Amino acid sequence: MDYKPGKYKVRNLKLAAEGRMKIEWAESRMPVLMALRKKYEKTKPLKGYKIAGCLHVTKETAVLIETLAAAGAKVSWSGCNPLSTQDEIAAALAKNGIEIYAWHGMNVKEFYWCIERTLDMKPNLTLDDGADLIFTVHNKYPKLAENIIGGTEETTTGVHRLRAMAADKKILYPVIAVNDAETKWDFDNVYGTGQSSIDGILRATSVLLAGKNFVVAGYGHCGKGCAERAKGLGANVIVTEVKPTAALKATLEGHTVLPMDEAAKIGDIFITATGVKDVIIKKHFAKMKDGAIVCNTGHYDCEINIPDLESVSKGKRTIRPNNEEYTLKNGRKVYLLAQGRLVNLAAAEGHPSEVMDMSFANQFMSQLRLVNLDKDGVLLDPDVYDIPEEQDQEIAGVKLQTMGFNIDKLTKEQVKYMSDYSAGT
Ligand code: XFA
Repeated sequence: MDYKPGKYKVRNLKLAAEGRMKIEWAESRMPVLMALRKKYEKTKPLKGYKIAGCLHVTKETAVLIETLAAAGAKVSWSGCNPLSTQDEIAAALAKNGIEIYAWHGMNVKEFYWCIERTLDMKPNLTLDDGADLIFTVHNKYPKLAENIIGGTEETTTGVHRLRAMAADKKILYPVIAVNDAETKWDFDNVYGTGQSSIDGILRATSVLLAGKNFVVAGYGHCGKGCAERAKGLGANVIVTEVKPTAALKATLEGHTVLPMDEAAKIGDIFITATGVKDVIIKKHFAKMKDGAIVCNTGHYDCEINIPDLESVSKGKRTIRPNNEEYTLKNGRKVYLLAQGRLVNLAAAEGHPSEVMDMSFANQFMSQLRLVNLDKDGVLLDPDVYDIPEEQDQEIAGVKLQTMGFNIDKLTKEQVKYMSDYSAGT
């Protein structure tokens, strides 16, 4: 472990060169954040503000951190999940003078120790993924909240926890729910999860998708993303749902809709994306064709009932990384990917940088917004706030520009027409 109190604690500083190369690759795929960096590195609007962050230490997060620093902020960072930290990225950040406490595989005690070290500098802002940093401030160091002008939160789970705290009037400072921005969750779920889940299936199996019956359980944003991508590769997509509107959308997209009892008999590949448990259970495994492949991209690893699979099997072996072959008592074989955990994280690399670009641009702009409100002397009440619609449009607009696309603008007459129309005249 390389440890310099007040500066960093990382696994191995010698990994810095490797990490830097990965960060540079991410920079080349994250044009919106890089445009923000270019825009603000001269004027440094975050100068004088200290940001404590607790978010996955990945190459994409590194681009966010170094953009905040380039805009003048003093940052201190910890990872929000001991298994997502990439040691080479932490090393590269430490080497570049970023205060960071993060290493892969740390235990729970070390996890909170790292969060507490990021609070030593008495931050003015917090940046969370899962709300552990905010909760540490609230539960253990509430006095620190006096210096904090606001925070931002990246995920659905974190936003849920914070809204519950706000409803109880227990929240001590304003927090912006980055998750709920359209340029965040919509793109993460549909395009990020869609592509990375297919990627995970292909890495774990290398099967041909064309001509296969590809069963998607759950037609929310993640399920829709998986379905669309599988269709693009020539699979016949079958959707299972419990919600009529979602099932109706799936049929109008050209997918077949079936109950799982029926889909189980004909599916070649199954992916669960529902958010509930027991989507694929004993009776389904019993009906599956020989060679069926089963995996999950939902938040929890209980969507596929693995004890049920074990109970109908007489043996299993790992046939390739993230691919376990179960031999059923009926003699057929079923392949379970990534032990039923998120296949896009376990067998692939999670969201592509291009998708994280927009999430993190929302993070950056929300931090900047809190600072600008502070400079203007505007005090937001302690509560959870949405991203303004204009911020979503601005980020999507910059993304389009960097991709080389121009779009039309409404004329004055059109704007007038629209407002007249909505007034009912
Ligand atoms: C790992 C992320 C989680 C990594 C990190 C290292 C590697 C690959 C664990 C994560 C999240 Cl829990 O990233 C991926 Cl080698 N991400 C976010 C992400 N996904 N999340 C798919 O990629 C979103 C989400 C998840 C999983 C929401 C709700 C519940 C679970 C952080 C990140 N990813 C980009 C990595 N690109 C290489 O920076």
